[in-house]
Amino acid sequence: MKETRDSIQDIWGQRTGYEGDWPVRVDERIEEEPDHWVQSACVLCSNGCGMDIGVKDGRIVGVRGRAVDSVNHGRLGPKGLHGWVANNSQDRLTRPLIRRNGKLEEASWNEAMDLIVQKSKELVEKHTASSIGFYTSGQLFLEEYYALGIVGKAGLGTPHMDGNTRLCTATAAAALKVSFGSDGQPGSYSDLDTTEAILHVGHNIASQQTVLWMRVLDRLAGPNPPKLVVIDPRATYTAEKATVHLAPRVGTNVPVMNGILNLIIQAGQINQEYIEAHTVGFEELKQIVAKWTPERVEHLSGVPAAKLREAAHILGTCKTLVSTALQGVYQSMQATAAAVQVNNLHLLRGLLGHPGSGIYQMNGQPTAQNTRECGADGDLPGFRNWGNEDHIKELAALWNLHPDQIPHWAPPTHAMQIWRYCEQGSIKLLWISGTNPLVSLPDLDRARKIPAKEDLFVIVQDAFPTETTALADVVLPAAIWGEKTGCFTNVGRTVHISHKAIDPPGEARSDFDIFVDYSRRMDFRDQDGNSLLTSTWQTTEDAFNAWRECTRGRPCDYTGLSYAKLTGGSGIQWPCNEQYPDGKKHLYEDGVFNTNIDYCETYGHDLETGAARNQDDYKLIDPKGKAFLKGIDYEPPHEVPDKQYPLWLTTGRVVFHFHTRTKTGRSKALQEAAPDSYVQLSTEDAACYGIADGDMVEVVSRRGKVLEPARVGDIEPGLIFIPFHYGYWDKADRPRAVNELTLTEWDPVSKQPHYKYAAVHIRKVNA
Ligand SMILES: Nc1nc2c(c(=O)[nH]1)N[C@H]1C(S)=C(S)[C@@H](COP(=O)(O)OP(=O)(O)OC[C@H]3O[C@@H](n4cnc5c(=O)[nH]c(N)nc54)[C@H](O)[C@@H]3O)O[C@H]1N2
Ligand SMILES: Nc1nc2c(c(=O)[nH]1)N[C@H]1C(S)=C(S)[C@@H](COP(=O)(O)OP(=O)(O)OC[C@H]3O[C@@H](n4cnc5c(=O)[nH]c(N)nc54)[C@H](O)[C@@H]3O)O[C@H]1N2
Ligand code: SF4
Ligand SMILES: [Mo]
Repeated sequence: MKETRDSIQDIWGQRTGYEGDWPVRVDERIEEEPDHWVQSACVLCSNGCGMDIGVKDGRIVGVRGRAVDSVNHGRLGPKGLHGWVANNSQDRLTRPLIRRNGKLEEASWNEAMDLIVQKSKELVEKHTASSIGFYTSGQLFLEEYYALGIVGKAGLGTPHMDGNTRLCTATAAAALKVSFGSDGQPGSYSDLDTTEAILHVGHNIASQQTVLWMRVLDRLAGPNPPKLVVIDPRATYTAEKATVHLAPRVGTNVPVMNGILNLIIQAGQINQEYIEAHTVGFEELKQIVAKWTPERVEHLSGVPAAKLREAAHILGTCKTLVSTALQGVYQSMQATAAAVQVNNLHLLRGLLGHPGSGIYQMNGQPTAQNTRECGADGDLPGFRNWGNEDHIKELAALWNLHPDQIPHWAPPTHAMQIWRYCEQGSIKLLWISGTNPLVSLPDLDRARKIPAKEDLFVIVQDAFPTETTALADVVLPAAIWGEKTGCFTNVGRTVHISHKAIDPPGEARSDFDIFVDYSRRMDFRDQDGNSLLTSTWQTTEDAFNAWRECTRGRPCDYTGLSYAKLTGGSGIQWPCNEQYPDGKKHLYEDGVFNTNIDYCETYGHDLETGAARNQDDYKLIDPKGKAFLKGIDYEPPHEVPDKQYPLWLTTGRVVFHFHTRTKTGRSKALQEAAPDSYVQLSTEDAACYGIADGDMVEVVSRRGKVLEPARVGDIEPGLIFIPFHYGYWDKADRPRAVNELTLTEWDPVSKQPHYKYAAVHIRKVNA
């Protein structure tokens, strides 16, 4: 064993203080000396750190950061350094399984695929393709999503396709579309190297993007450190380093952000010239936020007026600013509306499109960007607009189909609605890939009943036995990262290639091969009778090249990229084309946004009701390349504490685990570092309920009950926190998955579920 640091004890490693050029530091952890290294990038969060996979005798034996990579300059965090051991785990799925007489039994690929094809054909015949739904991931590769997108949209023609990205960063996409007309982050990580100020809203970056946080820490340790504003109800690792930490009540992001915007407008710290030249909607926004005086914000959110003023002063006077928002915004009340206020801050001050300033409507999952780009989340490939007939025609031409074959008569079905259709019975086959909904969906008691229904045929494609595979009718064993070649794009538009390093175990196959095989067996054809995918797609590289054509002229232009170009050096940012052969650091440098009626990805929604607008509605407001400034007033959360359920529950993550722990739970080091779930509560509440550290606490909501050991401190009174990582596959001896408690409610615009609040009561129970 050789490691450059013990990343469990020392999460972020040594400081390399700087301003300007982030120094290189190569982090490495190997269990044996590899015989060779294979280029890849980490798939355990959206940061997408460049890494090499060390291989010996056909096994992964370690990883090291890639010094040349613009994302991480060689660094890796604890998940990146340890998570790969899951590939070698003894309990991988290695053969397809079919449920027979109630039991999952091993079967051949032929048997499993024949059964799926037979079911699909029967259903299409009897009930149309609308009886088939797909629920995919933010963790497959670009080529796999594009294949899936074509299978669903062009082959079957079902509108029911979405990803777990709906639970994750649907709001990121929605907020970017609302303000700028399309998805795509305006800035670059290199903005952090010089920026004067940083804002993190509902984003515990220190724990959830450890390597990006190393960059922030190194700036804080260098000359001219940036000022840091953190908005989070908990005293997180991130908040510890803040110049100003605002700890609002959950669900009050809109009042807090409105209050900040109001102070900045009042102080005349806005950039009038920029606003006039490049935005629409300023007067309406100004009127809405004008009502949010610091005192009113304090009353509603609990953030002291003086602290709000301090934060607004930093954000109103800095000459450069990098902001990030994540789940504390996206999974909380008024998600899209609050996220848009972060965009507004930058627009009002003209702080985007140049070095040092950028907005990250953050992603969480490693490949969520590609789910969105390829349309596997229900959007259309290449950020095309389902309401724009010309965009549909472009796709139809690419796939050689009649435009009517591509479902676009209504907005694509979002995941929460797909689950509802399954519940109600109109979707009769659900194909789940790369996600574990029976831990990650809200209201698990309800969620568990859906796959158990007799009239729903469930396919689950995963690498490990999970809570979800346990309820499937067919389980397909998937090859994962390290075992297949493909590309993926991090939150900063940086595209990486991940080369195959080892063979998958047993008969496991890549998701790409599975989707292409399905297409072949279903005999999907274009309008000239050629088979849809298989006539041209032999390898993922063929799929990548087809994808490049699909992006031509769109914001996410990949036409300048190739497997060869992505191999050997750093990841490369899109757009990458003839004009920008090495990619482009900043979007919107000229203040021209993607809002033009012919180009925009969406005709938008009403921020309050979520009602979709059509092309005719948009004609009246087409800002022709200007950005939208949109304001909204406060609305209270859908469930609030009362006499019976007097506490707020919020949920989230810990540094050592990824999601439902199918990978990190199989690393001894990570699992030992965070072996079990817990409930975090304030010292005040602990005293009031007579609870001490380690006591077992029963937490009850209107939907369910869990038992969790207590952890006291670092949280606002009245609020408790439970991480969502802990399901039951590793034989938990008690109900502990926090989604037993959460509610089925979602944001009207992004349709992202509200995991960040629920009303609960608690009591201490004797062990
Ligand atoms: N270690 C680790 N890293 C990960 C992941 C992981 O599972 N583990 N998952 C990846 C993925 S997919 C994602 S989406 C990201 C998520 O990354 P984050 O969004 O940083 O993670 P969370 O812990 O879900 O939520 C962030 C914070 O929101 C705060 N919060 C709750 N309610 C509110 C509110 O109303 N307002 C505000 N302002 N804050 C609130 C919580 O206290 C919490 O600290 O992490 C990615 N990185
Ligand atoms: N209460 C609460 N609930 C939440 C959240 C929260 O903050 N609070 N966060 C939400 C968010 S942001 C997210 S992203 C979701 C995450 O929720 P999930 O997506 O359900 O979580 P994962 O454990 O990442 O599940 C991914 C699955 O894909 C498998 N897998 C990995 N690689 C591959 C591959 O290449 N192919 C295939 N076929 N399978 C693969 C893994 O083994 C794993 O079982 O949870 C959501 N749920
Ligand atoms: S920050 Fe994210 S991508 Fe980078 S090593 Fe950690 S988990 Fe992997
Ligand atoms: Mo996520």
